[in-house]
Amino acid sequence: MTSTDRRTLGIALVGHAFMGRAHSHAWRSVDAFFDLPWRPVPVALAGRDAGKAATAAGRLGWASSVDDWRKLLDRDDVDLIDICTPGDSHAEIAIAALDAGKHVLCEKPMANTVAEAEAMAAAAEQAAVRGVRSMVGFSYRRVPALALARNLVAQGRIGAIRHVRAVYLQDWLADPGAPLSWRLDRRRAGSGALGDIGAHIIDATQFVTGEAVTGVSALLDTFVTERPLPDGPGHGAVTVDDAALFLGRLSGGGLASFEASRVATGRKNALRLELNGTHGSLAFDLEAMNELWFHDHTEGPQTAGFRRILVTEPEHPYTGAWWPAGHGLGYDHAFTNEVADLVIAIAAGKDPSPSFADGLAVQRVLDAVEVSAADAGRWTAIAGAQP
Ligand code: SOE
Repeated sequence: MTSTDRRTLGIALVGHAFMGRAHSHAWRSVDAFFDLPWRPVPVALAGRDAGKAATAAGRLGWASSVDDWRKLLDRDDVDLIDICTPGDSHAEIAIAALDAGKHVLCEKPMANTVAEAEAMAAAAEQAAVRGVRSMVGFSYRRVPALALARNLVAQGRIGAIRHVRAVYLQDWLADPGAPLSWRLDRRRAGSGALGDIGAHIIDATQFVTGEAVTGVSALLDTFVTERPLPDGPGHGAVTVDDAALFLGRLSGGGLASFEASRVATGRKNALRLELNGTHGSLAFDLEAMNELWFHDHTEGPQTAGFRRILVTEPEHPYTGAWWPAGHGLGYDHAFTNEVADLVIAIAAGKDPSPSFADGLAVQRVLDAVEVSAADAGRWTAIAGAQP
């Protein structure tokens, strides 16, 4: 299909830091690698500082820039608003965008509170009736090895899930001299390691198992309580957790453990998931993201054992759009795979996933973790999760 044959989908981005750059890269490259029914066009970038927004738009490939996201709402050339701001503005932007008839992609965690997430999920449900779609950016669902893990679980290859061990470890805050930023401010980020990276392992667990986390018992800790101010002398208070550790129960009856830390020295982006089922096990590590380890327990003991699947074959999820077998994908490809799925769903008139309802489900777990940790790890059920 040539570009002129296809309907276009005007994309606007709000925010241009880490996630804004990742999403820009995805929107710029997606049409070159996937056969999309509609052609996404990066039309505008919004950022509060007009000068910085204009510079970012030029560098990241956006045709124009504005200094206020509200200016995107009545633009006819904008069909979708992609929210890459800190969590404290997600609800306001997403609800306004959906009300204005714009499809929405919103970064995770979807909101800073359950109340905000509920309002967003309700707005998304109403918008869907009008054909306006929404998706939350749990990008790791689009890592081929994790998507394959979900398929194998759904096919029953590891049987009923007994255990999930989910960790997400980073070390960029191990140095007490690392400066304060919005990610360390509860008002902006909602929580710390918990919402930033713990949200990913909660979603990955629910996605891969197809089950819900129904209750938790949790600990949270902040090891470095003051950090240097970024712009000038002195220190300021850290108001979020450095690490979260919690036990969970799954709706299928299995046991789960979760650990999220940004002070785990030596671990850079180690999202690890191990599942043990009645017929076998799966293991994944984002630091070796093209591999999935599979143990088939139905095999005889002479040959059974963990084997490495190099998830780069054209038959694997997403990989056929990219490079020849064995050449591998990276962190950024998950975002491109994500926006490809979003465009395909919008063009097909279908609700993409993860939905805002999925984002709300994760938010409820995050909230239960905080409630439990504030009460010495008391067992806390997740409202609405199937027991
Ligand atoms: C984005 O998906 C994200 O969660 C970031 O917000 C985290 O900070 C990053 O380290 C992992 O990816």
